[in-house]
Amino acid sequence: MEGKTVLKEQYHAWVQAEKTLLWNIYNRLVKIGVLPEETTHVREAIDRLEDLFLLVVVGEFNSGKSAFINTLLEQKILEEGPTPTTDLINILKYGEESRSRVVDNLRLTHFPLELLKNVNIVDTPGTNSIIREHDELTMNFIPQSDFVVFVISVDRPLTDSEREFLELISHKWKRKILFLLNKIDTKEPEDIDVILTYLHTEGQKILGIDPIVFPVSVKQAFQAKQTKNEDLLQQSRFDEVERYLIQALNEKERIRLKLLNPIYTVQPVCQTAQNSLHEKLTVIAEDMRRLRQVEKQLAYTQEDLKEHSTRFILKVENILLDLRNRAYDFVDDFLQLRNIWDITSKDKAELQFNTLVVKDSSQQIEDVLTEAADWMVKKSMKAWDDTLNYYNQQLNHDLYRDKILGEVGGQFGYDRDKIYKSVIHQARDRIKTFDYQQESRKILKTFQNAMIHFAAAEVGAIGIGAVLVSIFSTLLLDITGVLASGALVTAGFFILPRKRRQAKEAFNTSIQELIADLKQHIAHEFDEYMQATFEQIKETTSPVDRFCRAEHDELNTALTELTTFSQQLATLQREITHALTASNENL
Ligand SMILES: Nc1nc2c(ncn2[C@@H]2O[C@H](COP(=O)(O)OP(=O)(O)O)[C@@H](O)[C@H]2O)c(=O)[nH]1
Ligand SMILES: [Mg+2]
Repeated sequence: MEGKTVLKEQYHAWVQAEKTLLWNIYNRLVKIGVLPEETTHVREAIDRLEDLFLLVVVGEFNSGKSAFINTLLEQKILEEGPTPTTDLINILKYGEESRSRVVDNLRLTHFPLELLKNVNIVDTPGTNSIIREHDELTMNFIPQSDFVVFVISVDRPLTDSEREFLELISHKWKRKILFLLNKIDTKEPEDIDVILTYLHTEGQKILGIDPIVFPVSVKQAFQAKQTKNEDLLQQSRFDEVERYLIQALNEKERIRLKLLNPIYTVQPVCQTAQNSLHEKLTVIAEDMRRLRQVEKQLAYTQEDLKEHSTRFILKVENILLDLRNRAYDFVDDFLQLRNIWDITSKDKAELQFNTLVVKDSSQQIEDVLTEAADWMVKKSMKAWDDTLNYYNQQLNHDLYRDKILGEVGGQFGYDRDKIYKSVIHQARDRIKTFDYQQESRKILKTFQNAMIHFAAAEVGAIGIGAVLVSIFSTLLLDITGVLASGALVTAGFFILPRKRRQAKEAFNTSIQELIADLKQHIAHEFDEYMQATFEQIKETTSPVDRFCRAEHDELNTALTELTTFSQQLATLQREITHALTASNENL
């Protein structure tokens, strides 16, 4: 007696603890965006926690489910028939007077029967009916059950649909099952033995444990009860079933199952949600890794391009060094006494310098710079192209992946898809509006500006040729000054060689300055342009980065919480199991 009170108190404490936990889980699942089909199970589990014990009768249509319940209650409460007539889940509850009402797919029937004070009995439309909805109706009701009676007819033991259904009941929802092999009156005892053996072996394969099977004739039992025919009742073997049910579903066991079943219902839902969170986190981790890869690739490309750009600078340098060498030869040849008249004529000297030294270097440099500008535009385009291809590939990969893994996750999948598509869209737009020639001309212009800047500082002339001529003219002025001062012969012998040397040195200095200046400018322009390109690309992909970070944090929090709740649920499950196992008599 005292034990019972303790059990009651403990029971209420467990119910409260379980309820709190299930609500926490429910709220978390809703927040994650778990599908309503799944969260409904959790809600029902909470709602059912304090309801009466629910014995659910399932099996294929026409196996004798309704007849079994009628026999148990010794009244034809439910309609029986050879056609799949029951399109409703029938819940039988205790009530002072009998009444019945239908809500959605449920028919609630109250009946003044003692048995129903402890247990509610549920008749289902059965499985493998012609009407597919009946199957689903029954399957979806299983999570609400506390104990399952599985009725099998002797004329078709264990069909494929029965096997499938059994796996769901025992593996997914972990419900206790009792098998009734019904209609034994229609077969010879030897045949029944064969079928029983078959059921035990096959049942063992499906459930992993030897199933409890009772062979009965529900029909005979009902008759026997009505006519109080003991022999027939004996023959029907129905009392064995009743005895088992009374013993197996004693109060303690009912409490145990009542407490454990909601946990069993919520666990697979939780597990699925946890798997999905894991799955999403893996996707995010992959996204992040790939994003870093893209960034690394961009940085590497930038570095690589910078290195390659030096070859254009080298080409310009070579053109100018060649020119300097020609200038040396020219100085040696031209600054001779015999050329005195040409030297003193500024125009003639410049013309000769232009023809022999400068030649087409201006054009040559322009060509190299045009080539450099083209190359840069091409590389910039390629960087955009690579980014576009990368995200395109990623998206295709995802489509393929989604097919294999199924729905990666509603809103999450949608948001991610949108961001990827927007990156692709922007990259594609950039590429589409890319005016190759205009871009190239723009770069060339900046190179030219760099040179104008240099030239302007010198003489205000435009173009490299003019710069060089102006350098030469300055040197010439110095020499002609000396020559004009008279003493031609002396000058020829003593001054000219020195002047030639000085001219070469001065010219070399100027050229080197020009080279250094051009180098600096080209490199600078190059860097600026590439920097701008890469910044733009990074800008385009930055939403992916933001999405990944935000999602990662959110998913991680959700997973941590859900894992904690699951562990708490498992702890509670262990505690209840340990306290209420049949051998434990402390309570
Ligand atoms: N021969 C025989 N017929 C039975 C037995 N139990 C039920 N039936 C009949 O099988 C048919 C289907 O029974 P019912 O309870 O409506 O099956 P349900 O579709 O599973 O609910 C009815 O005609 C019953 O009379 C039995 O033990 N032996
Ligand atoms: Mg029926």
